[in-house]
Amino acid sequence: QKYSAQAFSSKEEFEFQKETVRHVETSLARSLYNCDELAAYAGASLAIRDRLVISWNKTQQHQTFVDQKRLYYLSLEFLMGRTLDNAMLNTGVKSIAKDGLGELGFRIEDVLEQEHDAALGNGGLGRLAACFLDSLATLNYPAWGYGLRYRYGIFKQEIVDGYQVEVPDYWLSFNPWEFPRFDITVDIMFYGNGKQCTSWEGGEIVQAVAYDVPIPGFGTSVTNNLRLWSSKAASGEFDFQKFNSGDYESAVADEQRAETISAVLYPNDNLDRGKELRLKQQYFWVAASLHDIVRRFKKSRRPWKEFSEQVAIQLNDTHPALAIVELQRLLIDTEGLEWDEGWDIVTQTFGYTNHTVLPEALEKWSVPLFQNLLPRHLQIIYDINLFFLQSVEKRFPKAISIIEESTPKSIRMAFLAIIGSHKVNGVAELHSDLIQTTIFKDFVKIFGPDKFTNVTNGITPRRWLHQANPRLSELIASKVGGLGFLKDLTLLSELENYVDDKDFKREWMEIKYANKVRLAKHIKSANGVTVNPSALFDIQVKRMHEYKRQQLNIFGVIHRYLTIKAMTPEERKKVVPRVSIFGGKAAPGYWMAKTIIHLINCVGNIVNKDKDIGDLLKVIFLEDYNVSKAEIICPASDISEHISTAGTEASGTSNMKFVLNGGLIIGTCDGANEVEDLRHKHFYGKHELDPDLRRVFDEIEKGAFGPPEGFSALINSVTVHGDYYLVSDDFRSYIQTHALVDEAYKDQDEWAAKTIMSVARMGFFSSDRCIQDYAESIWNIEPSTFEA
Ligand code: 26Q
Repeated sequence: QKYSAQAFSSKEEFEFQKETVRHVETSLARSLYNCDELAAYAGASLAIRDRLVISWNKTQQHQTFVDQKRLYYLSLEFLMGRTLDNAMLNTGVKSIAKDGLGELGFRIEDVLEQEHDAALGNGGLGRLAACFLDSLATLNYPAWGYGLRYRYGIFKQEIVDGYQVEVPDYWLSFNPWEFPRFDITVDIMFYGNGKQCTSWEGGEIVQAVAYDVPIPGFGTSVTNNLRLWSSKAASGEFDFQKFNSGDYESAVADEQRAETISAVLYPNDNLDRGKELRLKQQYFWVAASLHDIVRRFKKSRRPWKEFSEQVAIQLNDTHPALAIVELQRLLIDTEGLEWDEGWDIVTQTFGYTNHTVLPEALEKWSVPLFQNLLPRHLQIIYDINLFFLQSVEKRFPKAISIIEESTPKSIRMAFLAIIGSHKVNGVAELHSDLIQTTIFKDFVKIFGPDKFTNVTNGITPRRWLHQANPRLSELIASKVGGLGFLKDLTLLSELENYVDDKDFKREWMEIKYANKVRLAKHIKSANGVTVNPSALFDIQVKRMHEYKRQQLNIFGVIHRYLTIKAMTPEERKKVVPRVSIFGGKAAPGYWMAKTIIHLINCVGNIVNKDKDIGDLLKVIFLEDYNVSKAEIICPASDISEHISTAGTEASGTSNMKFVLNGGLIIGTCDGANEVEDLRHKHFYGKHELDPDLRRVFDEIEKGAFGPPEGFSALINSVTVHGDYYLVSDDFRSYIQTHALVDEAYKDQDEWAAKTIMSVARMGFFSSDRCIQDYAESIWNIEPSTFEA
């Protein structure tokens, strides 16, 4: 209970209900008599927001006053999800709000449902950034996030006739959580001419406007800031003249072109497409953020050499790698520092996190495109590269140049990020080892191993346990000494003492069952399919991608279906009933991923209607997987699937969410080194299709799930095109693993013990631990609190 009555709410009673009513009547100008759930959401949010703003202002004042080192987290994605529930839990006013809304005639769950997800991200990388903000504030670190305020976040997914259809996500119609700062603007220049060595002139100017979002910590008064930039036309002489001369159309066109920059999130995940607008987004956001950071530093009137003692900047993948070039440009062109002075500051300031080894996801920019948009930056990149190559002499040939000698030439952003940072990290042990021995191995030789490190990812237990699974959180709290475990997740290890406790196990399994009932209700209303909550819930939710191998899963499901169909009634009695649940978005241009979605839906259509099968197997595709859906889905798994081709998934984070909520997982073992050999074998045709997989393909090709032409590409990729993702190689062991799962599930008591033990050992995977690792080994920042 220590954390449920948080600092300010304990001092003076928070008159939540009164404040909510006041906001409904005044801010919304509505009478209480026509206050619907949406108005209740708006009123409640504004009431909570008022509280937040006070600690937010105090935090910012305090941080400015003490003037200690700050972290700036640069990420093109922040996948925040909903805010109200999280804000109430973090500030400790949820129970007051629940009662208050109850007296007004509302169920708090229905009110929370009104909020639109802030979905400014694709998947893992964006959600990681959101978890980091929660942990940074909770641990009292002085830290800001910087991102883009997209008008459209990740698209909404609809399933029509089994196919994905993308619908725009206009989320800003009512957003009480952002504060426009029309007085905080930065003019950003594009195009123009880079004059030899010193300047950049004559380009097109777009204005960046700051929008601030408060980020409350859990059980602390610290409320940090997330600053998102929105683009608009610069209001200068230029368009004024156009207007004056009657050239309205071109003035309006200029305005639209400017606003296009922050209009939409690119919906690719783990895929680089070198589009000019994407490069514009990157520079716009990076330049605005750095201008802001440098302005703040200059107010302190410290000498430049102290910059990296005051400022740490973390690059969330290479998307903000231009910041390295922009800071060097500001220091030498605008501030008049010598190259070497500037470059020391730059490299001491930045850290770079790599999130992928997939070659198609490593960012590259075409030199001609870059030259046109950012001429001065290209010169600086050439200089960075020249000095770097000179410093390593001739020991390493072209392989390490930032410039790839392709036609046209291209800029390797990961190499730029490594050279311009003092630390480079991967996001899991295996992944960090892998990047040091493969894609970045030359740089490890050049810079030495100390520059490269691992920081294993984590998730925030506030959202992913306390908020998503309040009953489990309370049960755990009752055994580990209260809610303190939400701030020190290693306290979960106490649960090991309860693996043999009958009452505890019963309650544990009851909660899992209730969460499955909740998901079953969602499935009934969303898909119209009745599923049995006592069946084994087998879940795979994540972005659709061939490397994540949802195809392996659905082929396995078809195999299961065929196996059951061939059974005698006696044999069927021994089958463990199963619900296979999928969810995830495909990038709009990723045809193969869309084909997998289609196959899953077609299989569901046949299996779910098959009277012969009944409850023994159901196949569900959940539409529009997002953060809010994940909060319902993750607590409801018995097992979840993390079955990417060995060595391809950097870390994964949903795996952690599932285990923390008492689910077991199926995962690929390490085997990154064997993958290349297998692919080589396939290439030379020494490769036999698994006979069970052959049977699955035969059935698809017979048309058992609809016209087979629609799935031929999927089958051919395994049978004809070398099976790049090793689906056939892993099929047998995958099926066998599922047989083990079925066996294990029959012993519910033992199953409970396994899941309790797994939760007990999840302490390490808190994003608090992860942030502490970054703070100590990369950022060198200290927490700072103040009296509320
Ligand atoms: C790049 C260029 C142009 C357009 C888009 C992109 C782009 C966008 C998003 C490239 C990559 C991403 C996202 C990558 C991502 O989410 N990676 C995941 O990061 C997680 C957090 O570290 C890991 O857990 C996952 O393993 C990793 O796939």
